[in-house]
Amino acid sequence: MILAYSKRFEKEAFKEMVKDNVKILYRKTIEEATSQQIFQAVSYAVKDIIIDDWLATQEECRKKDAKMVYYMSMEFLMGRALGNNLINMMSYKEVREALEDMNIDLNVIEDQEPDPALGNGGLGRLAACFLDSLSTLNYHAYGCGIRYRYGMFKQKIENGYQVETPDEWLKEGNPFEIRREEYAKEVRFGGDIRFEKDPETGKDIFIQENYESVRAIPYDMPIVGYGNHVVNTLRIWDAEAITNFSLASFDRGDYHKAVEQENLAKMIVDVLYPNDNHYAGKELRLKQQYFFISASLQAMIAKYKKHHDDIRKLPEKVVIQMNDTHPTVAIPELMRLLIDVEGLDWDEAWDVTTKTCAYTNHTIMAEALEKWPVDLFSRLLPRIYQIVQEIDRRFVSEVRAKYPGNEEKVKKMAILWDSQVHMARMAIISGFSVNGVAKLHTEILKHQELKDFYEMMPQKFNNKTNGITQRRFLLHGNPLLADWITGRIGDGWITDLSKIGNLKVLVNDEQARREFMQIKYQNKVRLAAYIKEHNDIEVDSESIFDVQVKRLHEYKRQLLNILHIMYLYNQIKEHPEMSFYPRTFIFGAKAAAGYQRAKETIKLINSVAEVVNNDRSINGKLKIVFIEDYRVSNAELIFAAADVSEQISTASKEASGTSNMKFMLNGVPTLGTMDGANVEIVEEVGEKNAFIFGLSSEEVINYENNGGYNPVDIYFNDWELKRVIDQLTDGTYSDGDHNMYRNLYNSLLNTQCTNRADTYFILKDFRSYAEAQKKVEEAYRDDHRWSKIALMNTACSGKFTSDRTIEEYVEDIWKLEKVAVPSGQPD
Ligand code: B1H
Repeated sequence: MILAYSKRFEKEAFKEMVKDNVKILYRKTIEEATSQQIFQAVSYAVKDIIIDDWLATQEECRKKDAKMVYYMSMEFLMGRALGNNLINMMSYKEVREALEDMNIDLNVIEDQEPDPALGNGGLGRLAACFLDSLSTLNYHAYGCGIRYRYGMFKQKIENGYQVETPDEWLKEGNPFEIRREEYAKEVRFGGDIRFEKDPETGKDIFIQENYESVRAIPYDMPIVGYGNHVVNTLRIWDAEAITNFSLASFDRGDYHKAVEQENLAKMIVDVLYPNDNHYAGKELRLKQQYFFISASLQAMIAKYKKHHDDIRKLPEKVVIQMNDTHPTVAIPELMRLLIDVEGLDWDEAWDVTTKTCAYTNHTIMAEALEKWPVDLFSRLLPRIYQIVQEIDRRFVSEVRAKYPGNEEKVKKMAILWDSQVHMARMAIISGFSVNGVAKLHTEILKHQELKDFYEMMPQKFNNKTNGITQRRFLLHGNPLLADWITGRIGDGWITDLSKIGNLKVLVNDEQARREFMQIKYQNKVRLAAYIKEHNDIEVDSESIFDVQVKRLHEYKRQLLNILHIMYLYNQIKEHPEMSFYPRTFIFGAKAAAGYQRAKETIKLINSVAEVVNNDRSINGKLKIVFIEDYRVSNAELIFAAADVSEQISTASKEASGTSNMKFMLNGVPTLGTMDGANVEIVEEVGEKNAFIFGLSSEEVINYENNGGYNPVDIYFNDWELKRVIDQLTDGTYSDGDHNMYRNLYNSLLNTQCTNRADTYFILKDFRSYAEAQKKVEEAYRDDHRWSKIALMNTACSGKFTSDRTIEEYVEDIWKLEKVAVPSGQPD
């Protein structure tokens, strides 16, 4: 839908645009249109304005011939676009007023947009924050990914259990995307490889035959920078069958092939794999990976060649950042394109590839490590496999030369080992940079997980502590606080979060702290209304809002949290007179569809909630709320309203965490372990403004390597904890069913269950967690102290902007230059 004009947010003109769009799109007047139709009309009007800056950005970058980054990721968890685009165009308030004039509430319109949820959790959301920062900081960038027809599933809670339903985010159409038919690319799978000698050059030519192929079609979405007219592109690929075959002209065999290709195309982009921190090893997943990588690299090379003639100089203009190992098939695919299509020899191609590709590691969880069985990999990607073999052969001989006689090194470092293709190893060997996502995580990579690689190539390793965008998680998500901060220190923080440190002087200003806490209260009232509407639970906005929202995973220890709540409940029941500050425990979490223990934990949380929330004898001192379908849009409400940020992963397991930063920005102290970026949060905010507990990462790693931990000892020596654990199987929270939570019980105590019971040290950390929780209560009772803690968290959050992270990537890895874009608007 292309509308004929483009005007800046001149209020009257904008209103006309919206009315015209309603008319053109739906043949209705604004009064007759539904909210969804108005959302579409407003979005088209907004896109129409963005387009001019989008064109201007591309033109400017071409003129300047600026180096660009391709951020390759299987996931982009963008969240809604409308509000964010308006914020970044600095037109949010104007549009809100324009709509108010027509009796339309912008909040209601924003709520019409489905959350584009093309990601699982932190890794996908990080990619989205990075794009926002890249545009805002005037860098030229492409995000490349997959246009999944179904993103992250929608979560319903039925009878306490998670039920997954499909996320039909494209049902009403996506007003912000543009289909780019003319940039379609072919991607080939399978078949046989044969080679011939080129009679002229004498070089080998590789010919793929009997393959299946699909057509990749890009859809572009604008990524609007804040107030600078820069608009970059998120390019996500859809798949279609390559042939529009006619029945009559195909013999039977070809007909079947055609149908197969049709099916392959449909399947390939059908759905996001909903596993966070877990590798499932499915053939279709590898197809997805190769599909979007091959298409993106073909497009990248075509774009480069439009204005450059020497492909060997590619690294001067382009850098590829691989978001974990999921896109690392980019390495052999780039080699293939350079050798087989561009005609470079191996050494030239290797030189280009190793100067272009960089890798970010996001986890040390063993079950997340990607290793593809050689037979699957070589069958699906025969030419790519040949290239991997050659990379491996050359690397292994380097290792043998460096460590003669040390076959242990080969075993630990070879790409091809044990009939598997080790993707992380390929990424480290072939890229010029390997980074972790928080200081502690990078240290663990260097000295534990990737020790051998670090010893051999220390210069490649570096840290880039994650960050988040304050434009979405404060300016959009917490407008009251955003306005207050701007009133106090100006609006510089929006593009330079270090300025938020200027709030520190207010920590002894009682009036300022009162205002700060008053805003928190209003945000709690807003969340309480959401909870009332969605859960039909009344929560007390004066109670402590204690929040754990993140993917459900054993290592994140939602189980520790709920066991502690069961413990508190026992205490309150037993000692009704005991002083206890009212608490509302809020959870939000999706479990991977096949992850049994995670799903059982959701059921347990909901069962405990059912019992506790309906027990009148405790006078509402404890409430438990499980927020259904936790996602970017409701996350914004939750961070703004929280009092306590639960970051309680087993130390060493959470690479960084990013919700910890979003809470901090919104004035919420961390209750957490010394894990991931929590360590750096405490460094910034100071120990007295955080609540730290539990084993250190060294202690955990030490137990893991040397044994010496037996949860059963703790169980028999701590009767209150024992009682809580026994309640998992005595029917208290399961209507008398003794087996409903047996798996969870066994995971804590039964050594038959895994090689060690309580893999995540829940019993070990329980008492120290309970102590920390007591300290939270004590601090909260003291208004003065608490308001200082809260304000200090916001004031010290400057480091955790993704703007800082991106500047570090640019400085150390990408080496990009800034581009200035004049407004693309006609005057
Ligand atoms: C993170 C993942 C992840 N690390 C495999 N690894 C996936 C692994 O679909 N898969 O196969 C999906 C996701 N996700 C997270 O990345 C870390 O757990 C967080 O600690 C970190 O903050 C985030 C961003 O770096």
